[in-house]
Amino acid sequence: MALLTPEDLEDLLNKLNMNNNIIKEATGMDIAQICEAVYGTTPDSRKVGIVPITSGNGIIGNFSSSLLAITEYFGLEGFITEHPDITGYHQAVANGADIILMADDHIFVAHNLRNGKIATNHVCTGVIYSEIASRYKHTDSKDVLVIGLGRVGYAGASHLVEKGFNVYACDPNTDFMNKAIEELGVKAFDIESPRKFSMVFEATPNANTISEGMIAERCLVSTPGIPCALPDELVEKYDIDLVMEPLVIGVAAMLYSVL
Ligand code: 2YJ
Ligand code: MG
Repeated sequence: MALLTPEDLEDLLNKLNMNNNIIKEATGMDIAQICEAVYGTTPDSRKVGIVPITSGNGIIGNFSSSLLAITEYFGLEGFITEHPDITGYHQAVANGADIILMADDHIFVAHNLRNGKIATNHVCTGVIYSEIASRYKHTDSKDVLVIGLGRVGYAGASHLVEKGFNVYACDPNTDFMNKAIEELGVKAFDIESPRKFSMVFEATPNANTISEGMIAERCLVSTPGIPCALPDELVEKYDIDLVMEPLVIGVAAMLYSVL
């Protein structure tokens, strides 16, 4: 899994606003409305305690402050604990947090202490980015391409299958591929016999995973992956609606999913 860098997190709310405009134009809804539609919740007066975690690669500059900005952007109250780790967790609870947000290098969770709901960033990111792709209003097709079947890609593919989409998927890892075919019933996308998709959900840590053979003129590519799945020339040439943002959309989905 790609670790976020402080640079990825610069200018976060500006990036969100740009993406929100693309999402609105492409789906008719903004990110908050899409989260509401998926999870059936709306932000209330819950208080979010953000606990910095030092294990593994340690604290990422801008990470906790970004989570606080996102929490407030979606209308919840939040605070960052003074101390990290267990001491910070204790502080968060003692200061009345209803929801805890915290991440190590492997898992990033939102845990609502009042209703017991817990969400992970990888599942919520897969669900929300695939949901955005599936709402593209410039197509009648039910075919969606999922690129990458790791934790995020698998969650998105599963969500799309549940929504009744015709899901094609690819991943160079044959174990991942077979698991998705057997458990979800996705179809293997074969690069040798290309099809052109109007909706693409990409979830890999690699650049340039999308090639011309996969995409239709005027399509939506929804991807949380850093670096970007698409070379700039292709975005121009195919008039692609590109939704790509490093943190906010996934965190929004986490918060809505535990409310
Ligand atoms: O508290 C901190 O500052 C750090 N322990 C945060 C670690 C953040 N975790 C990651 O970057 C993971 N790779 C998951 C990020 C998922 C973003 N889509
Ligand atoms: Mg990528």
